Amino acid sequence: MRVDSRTLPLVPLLLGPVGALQLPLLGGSSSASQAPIAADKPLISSPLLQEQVKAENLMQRARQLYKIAELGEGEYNHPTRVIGSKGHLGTLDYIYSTLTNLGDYYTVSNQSFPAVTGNVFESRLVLGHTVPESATAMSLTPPTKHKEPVYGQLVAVANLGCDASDYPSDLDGAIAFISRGQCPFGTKSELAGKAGAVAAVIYNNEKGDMSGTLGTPSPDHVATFGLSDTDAAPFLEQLHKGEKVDGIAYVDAIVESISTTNIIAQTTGGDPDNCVMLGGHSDSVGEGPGINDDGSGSLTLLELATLLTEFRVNNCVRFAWWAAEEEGLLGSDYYVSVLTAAENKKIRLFMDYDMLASPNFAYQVYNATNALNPVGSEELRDLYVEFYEAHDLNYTFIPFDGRSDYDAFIRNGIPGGGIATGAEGVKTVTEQGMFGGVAGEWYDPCYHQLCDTVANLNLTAWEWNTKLVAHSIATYAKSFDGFPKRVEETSISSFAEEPKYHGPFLRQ
Ligand code: DPN
Ligand code: ZN
Repeated sequence: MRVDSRTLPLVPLLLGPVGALQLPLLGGSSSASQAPIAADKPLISSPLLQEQVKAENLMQRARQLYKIAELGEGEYNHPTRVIGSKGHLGTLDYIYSTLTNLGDYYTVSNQSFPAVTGNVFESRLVLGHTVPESATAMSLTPPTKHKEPVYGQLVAVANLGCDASDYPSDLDGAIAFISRGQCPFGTKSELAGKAGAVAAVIYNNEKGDMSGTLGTPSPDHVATFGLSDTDAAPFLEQLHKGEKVDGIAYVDAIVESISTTNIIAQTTGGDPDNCVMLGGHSDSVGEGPGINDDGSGSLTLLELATLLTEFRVNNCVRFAWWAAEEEGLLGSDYYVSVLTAAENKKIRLFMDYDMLASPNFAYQVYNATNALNPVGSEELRDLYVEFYEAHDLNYTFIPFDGRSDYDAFIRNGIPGGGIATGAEGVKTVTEQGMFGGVAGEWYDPCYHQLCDTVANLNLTAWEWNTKLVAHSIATYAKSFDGFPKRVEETSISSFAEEPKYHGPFLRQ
């Protein structure tokens, strides 16, 4: 069975030469026609699939992925697999060719969609006589004029800067100083630009540093920085006293619209009306190679897609490698948004696998309950729990708050869940007792950084989690007995509330 091509706008992957890796310029979908659909193979078995999972094979893929990330060096001066880079095109090429080499076991599709991408090459903010340490150019910020430093006075914006009337009339040529809160950073930057500011600084109204994204570009956006509450305090005081603060802002950055691609592989065998779907994201951030985020999840999927071919499945298994997750879950959003109601219903559940091998890991299970999410999410959550318990492994629940690609699914009535091992969160003392590692440090000290390399993987966590992903695939590929049916009247709107996050960046 093929993915219904009417529901997926399929276009060829337009990959240029990326080193030794070269994807044949195929159409959107590929699978040999003379399929002896695995009828002679043994029925999928969780223990047998898990048995095939080997840390060394995962590591070999990780080393290969790092080499692919190095293709991004020409443009970015360091390894990266950010969308639009050769490192990402190479990643797509690697995934696609690995899958099509598996012959007729899968129908492989690619789905292109528009995405906005940005890159901050250099930035600097000077306020008075200081260079505030916490100042960070926001993601998707435009550059300062002519990519040169701009000079202006720092001018405080009233209230939370969500209304045009909060912006003083003397903002022409100034640097707007705006509190975080109530509305998106993009709105504040736009209003500052409209009022004539040459740059904007948004300071935290909570404790801590602040980085975020401006989101969808606007011609009125100005170069925008985030600043911590403590770095902002002395300047607020000076402005409050009526003292003048001179500023210099400099951002060299680009924001551009490109086309990027999701890759979908569906088993040709199994009931196509009842699919278990799972996904990881193929892209990294521009700052680094993303071998844990989400090389780990992507490679777990690729390895298991390969191992699965030794088995026959009763239900269809659909793998996804999303693009532009790091730009705000764009690939998974797009995929779900173009599903017809009938195609939506064929997906019995979606399992998200993003960051499975954090060096200072915790075994984290999304706390996806049926009370707040489509029914079935909790059964999936419990499958993960039972696995960890059965193997005497500790686990913790983490919020199911929209930070990864499951979000579009649950908001459109499809049960979802997943596991992770942690990003920029800090390990607690209790968790050190449960998982080892170091309390007080990030689960992934290289999260979204250059050091997210092959050395940034915990192999024990990766192997166990890959076994668990194998178990999740095997369980549902074999049977949906006892798993709730998709409810006819799924009140999609009841899950459509704005989640806390939508992807990795703070938006407001
Ligand atoms: N994997 C992170 C990213 O793509 O930036 C998002 C994330 C962080 C997901 C923490 C879950 C938990
Ligand atoms: Zn991720």
